[in-house]
Amino acid sequence: MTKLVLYLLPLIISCNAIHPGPVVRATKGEVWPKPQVEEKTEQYYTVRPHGFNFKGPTNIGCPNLLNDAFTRYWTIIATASSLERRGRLHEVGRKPKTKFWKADSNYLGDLTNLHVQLDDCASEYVLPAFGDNENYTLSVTSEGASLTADTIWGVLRGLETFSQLIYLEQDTLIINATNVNDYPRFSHRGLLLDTSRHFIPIYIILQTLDAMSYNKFNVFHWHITDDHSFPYKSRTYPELSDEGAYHPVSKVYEQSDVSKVIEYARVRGIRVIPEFDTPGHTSSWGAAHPELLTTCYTNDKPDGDLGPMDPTKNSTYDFLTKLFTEVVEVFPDSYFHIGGDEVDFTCWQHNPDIASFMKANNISTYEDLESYFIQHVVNLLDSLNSNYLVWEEVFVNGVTLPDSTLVHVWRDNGHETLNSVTKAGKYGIFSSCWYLDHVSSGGDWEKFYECEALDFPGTEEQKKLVLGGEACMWSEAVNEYNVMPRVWPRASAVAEKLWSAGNVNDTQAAKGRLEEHTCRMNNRGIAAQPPNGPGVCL
Ligand code: CP6
Repeated sequence: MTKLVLYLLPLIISCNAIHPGPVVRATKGEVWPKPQVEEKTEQYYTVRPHGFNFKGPTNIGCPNLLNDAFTRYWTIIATASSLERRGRLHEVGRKPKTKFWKADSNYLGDLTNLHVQLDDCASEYVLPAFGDNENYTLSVTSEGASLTADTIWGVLRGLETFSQLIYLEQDTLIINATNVNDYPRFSHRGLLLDTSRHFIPIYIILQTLDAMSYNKFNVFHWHITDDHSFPYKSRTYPELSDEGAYHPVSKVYEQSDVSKVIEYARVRGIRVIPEFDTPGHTSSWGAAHPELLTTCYTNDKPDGDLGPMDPTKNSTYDFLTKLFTEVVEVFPDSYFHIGGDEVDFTCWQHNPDIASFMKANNISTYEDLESYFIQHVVNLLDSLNSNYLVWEEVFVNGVTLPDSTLVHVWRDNGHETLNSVTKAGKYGIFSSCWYLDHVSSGGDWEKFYECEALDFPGTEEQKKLVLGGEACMWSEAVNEYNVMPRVWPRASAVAEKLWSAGNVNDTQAAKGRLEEHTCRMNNRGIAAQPPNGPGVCL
């Protein structure tokens, strides 16, 4: 009995219900992800949305992007001030409001403008592209407010920061005089969304892109197909989704849907990278085109199952040539994710045609057979002038890859793998500890925050080859109804790892800021879950 109590003691002591932690208080006007350099003062302006304007340059090539962004951010600021529900809360049973800024020596008056300076908005920047400059400087001083950037993407990041510096005090919007000089730590900051295990409708994808822009993510990795469904409606092979989607009409992405996603992302400075995973994770392709897949055998007879793509047939590669020619045209980003993960070799092992093909071609292992397949896909994308990402297996199995390839590291020993990828002079993208589908108790973001991509023993040169990372939302257990709170604000933890300086790593210090950021996302219509246990958004 005593023994039992002793065993249970640590459990009892650590139990929240007995020792409740304090309510985490939201900060006010703190920016997420944290800017590289930020100097904030006690001086402040009030902001009255109807007396406030963005002022942009007029002699540039991207006025539409800029004007659209002004409209979005003006609305965000105006909405933050007009939450009448809040105003009423203050009036009922609370002490009367005082106009706290009157006769305050730190009060600078109403802020009437943000002057945006953008010298070069050449058309080359109209599509966000890999490695684009996203730097900006924002200065709010007693002289006024200005935002300067080299590119439209820098302006967008700066407008996001500006909107986050504004906070509500009683029922009045306030912005402190602040200088920000900001730029991303990594250039590839992605969110993977799997739309195959469950169909995710377009309106949720657009909400996801909104939330991504609030977190300065810049890559939407669209894991659009997998074993369970093929929702992409191809114009070359419409039968793939007619037969392979969960529903041929209501659970597909039409070409017009895809364009909508790409445009919505573009104006927010977010790239859309499609993934058509092969040769594994392709069961759904077999609904319309079983000949693409390997026939599985049991006891020397076809057993009715289909395995990974059949790497022995030219017709497989002809099919992929036609499909990927279309896909590269539909998705304008210069990168394409070709998958290559988790190929199950058992079906290949028992198929006699595979055995004779391997013998005839001097291929002795299934890893080499997989590499043979991927080499064809790689050559195909080279011929289509596309760059690509591959899952780490492709690198580990020794496929010959051009220097531009990004190796996407996802398995448990990700730091070791990043070490060998970069030692080989290849670029790395990191995901190993950022699985949004892995859920533990509570707000559950600290584990993402405490994982550092560059925590591997390598040279400075190697670390420069790590271009960023992605938070991954595999959709086995999420659909349109729970995906938003599953992703947000947990992905925000990853966003800060990827944007902010490497020494921004104090979980305790991040709590109040993430509390505020979550409330801010809620106020903007994002169904983010509470990050820190008991609390309230006001
Ligand atoms: N689906 C696909 C997945 C995973 C991968 N590919 C996956 C499995 C386990 C973990 C992480 C990811 N669900 N198509 C591997 C990249 Cl731990």
